[in-house]
Amino acid sequence: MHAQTRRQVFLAILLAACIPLLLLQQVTDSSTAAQSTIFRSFAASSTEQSRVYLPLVMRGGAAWSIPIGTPTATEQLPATGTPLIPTNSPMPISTPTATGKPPATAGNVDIVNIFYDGAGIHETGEYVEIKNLDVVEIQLANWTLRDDADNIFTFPAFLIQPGQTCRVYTNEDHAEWCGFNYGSNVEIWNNSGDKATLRDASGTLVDVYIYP
Ligand SMILES: [Ca+2]
Ligand SMILES: [Ca+2]
Repeated sequence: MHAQTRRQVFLAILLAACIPLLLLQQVTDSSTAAQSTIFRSFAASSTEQSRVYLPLVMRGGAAWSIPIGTPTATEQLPATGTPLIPTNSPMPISTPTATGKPPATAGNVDIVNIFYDGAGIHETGEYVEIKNLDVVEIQLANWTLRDDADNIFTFPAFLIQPGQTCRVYTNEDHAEWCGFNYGSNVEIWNNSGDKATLRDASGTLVDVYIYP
C-alpha cells in the first residue's frame, strides 16, 4: 500500500473514532433537558454494555465524569443502635399485687351504740352501730347481728375500713352509713332493754352489747 493510501486510511479511522466524541461534546453543550433526553434515548436503544460506557462525557474538558450505571447490590449491614444482644439491663420484675393476700375475715369490731327508740309505730329508724377498731380492713361477708329474740341480720360482702363506723338500720337505707338494713316491718330493739350479739362468718362471737 502506498504511503498516501495508508495516510488516507489512517485519517478515515481517526475521523470515525472522533465522531462519537464530537457528538457527545455537542450533547454536553446542550441544555440539561436536552442532554437528559439524548441520554435516555441512548440508553433505550443501546445494549447493557453500551449503557455503561456511552455516558463517558468530558465536561468542559476539565474532568471525566463517570455516571453510575446499574448500581451493584450493596451488602445489607444490620441497623446500628439496636443491638441484637440485650444489654445488661435487669429483667423486668412482675409487679406484685397490693398485699398478695385476701383481707381479714375476722378482727376487732365492736358494737359501740344502739339507737333503740326510733320514731313512728315500727321505729324504722332504729339502728346498731359497729366500729372497726382494728388496724386492717375486715371483710364482713356473712357476719351476723341478732337481738335477744333472734332477729338475724346477715351482712353482705363489705370491707369495713380501720376506724370506720357502720350502722345496721331496722328498716331504712343510708348509704352514708354503709347501707345495712334489716328490712324489718316491725321494731327490733326493745325500748325496755335488749341484747345485741355480733358474730363473724365462722360463728365466732365478736362482741355482745347489753342495755337495761
Ligand atoms: Ca325500739
Ligand atoms: Ca328485740
